[in-house]
Amino acid sequence: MAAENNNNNVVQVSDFPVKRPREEEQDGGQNGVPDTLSTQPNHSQHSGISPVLPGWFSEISPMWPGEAHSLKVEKVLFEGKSDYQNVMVFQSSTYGKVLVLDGVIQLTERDECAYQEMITHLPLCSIPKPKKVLVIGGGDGGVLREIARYSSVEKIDICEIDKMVVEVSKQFFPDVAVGFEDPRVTLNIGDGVAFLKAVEEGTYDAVIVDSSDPIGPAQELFEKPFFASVARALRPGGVVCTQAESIWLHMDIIEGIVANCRQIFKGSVNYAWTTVPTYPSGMIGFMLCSTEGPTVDFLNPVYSIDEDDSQTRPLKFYNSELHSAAFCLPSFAKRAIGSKAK
Ligand code: SPD
Repeated sequence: MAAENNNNNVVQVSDFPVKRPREEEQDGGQNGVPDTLSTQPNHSQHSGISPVLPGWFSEISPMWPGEAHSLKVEKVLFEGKSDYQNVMVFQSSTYGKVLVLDGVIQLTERDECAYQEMITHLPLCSIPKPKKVLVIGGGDGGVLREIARYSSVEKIDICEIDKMVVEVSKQFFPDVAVGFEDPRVTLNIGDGVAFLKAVEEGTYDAVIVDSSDPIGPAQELFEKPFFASVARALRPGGVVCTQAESIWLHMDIIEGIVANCRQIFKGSVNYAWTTVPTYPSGMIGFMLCSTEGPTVDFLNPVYSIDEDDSQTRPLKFYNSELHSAAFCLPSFAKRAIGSKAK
C-alpha cells in the first residue's frame, strides 16, 4: 500500500484493484500528451476545444445528441491524459475555471456550489447526526468540503478511481479541493465498485455517489449490482444520494435507476433536482434512497445546516426551502418517475 501526503492531511492510496484503465490509442498516446501533469495545451479530439469555433469550448457527446453548450475560453491551463480519461482545465470568460473530463464539464468555479451542496445536504440533512459517510467518485473534493460542515461526522471515506482528478483539483481548484484537508477524510484511489464490495455490512450512515456520466469509468455506478453493494454498506435507515442525470435528456436512464432502486432499497426512493447552468439542459437530478429501518422522509429535512451559525464558509446555494422544493417535479417527469418512485 502506497501513501502520499500533499497537504499534511492523512491521504492514503489503497491497494483496492483499479480497473477499466483506458486502452492506449494506437499512436501510443494522445498525440504525445504525457500521463503526468502538464500545462502545455494539446487539444485532443476529446477536449471539446472547438475546431470550428476558435476560442470556444463546446460540449459534444452522444449523451446529448444535437446540442452543445459552449463557453468562451480565455486560456487552457492544463491538459493531460490519465489511465481513464482526458483531463482538461481552462479559464473561461464568464464561469471562472472549468474542469473537463473526456470533453464533459464536471464543474465550474461559478456554479459548482449548486451541485456540491445539493448532492451532499439533501441526504445528510435527511437523517439525524450522520457519523460515517462514504463518497464514491468526487475526486475534486467539493462534496468532501460540504460533508466537513457536519460536526457529528467522525469519518469520511472517499474512493476515487482517477488520481489525476485529485491532483489537478488541488492545483487549480483550491476552494473546492479544500475538502481533502479535513482530518476526518481518508482518500482511497481505486475502483468504487471493488471498494464497496470489501466494506463491512452496515458501515455507513450515508453514501454519496458523485460520478461523471455513464459513458466511461462511471458506467458501473449506474447499474443494479452497484446499488445492491451500496445498500449492503449502509446501516438500517441509512441513505444514498447518487448523481441521476437530466429529466430533459435522460428519462430512460432515470427510469432504469428508479426501477432498480425500488427493488433494492426498501425504505424511501425519491428523485430530486437542481439547476446547474453549465450542465447539459441546465439541470441535474439526484436519486435519494434509504434502506429498511428508521423511516427517512427526504422531503422534510430533520436538520437545517443553513441555520448552523458555526459555519466558517456560508452556504451559497442550499437552504431548507430549496431542499423540499427539489423534490417537486414537472408533470411529465412526475408521470414517468412518480409511478416508479414511492
Ligand atoms: N454531465 C456532467 C455530470 C457531472 C457530475 N459530477 C460532477 C462532479 C462534481 N463534483
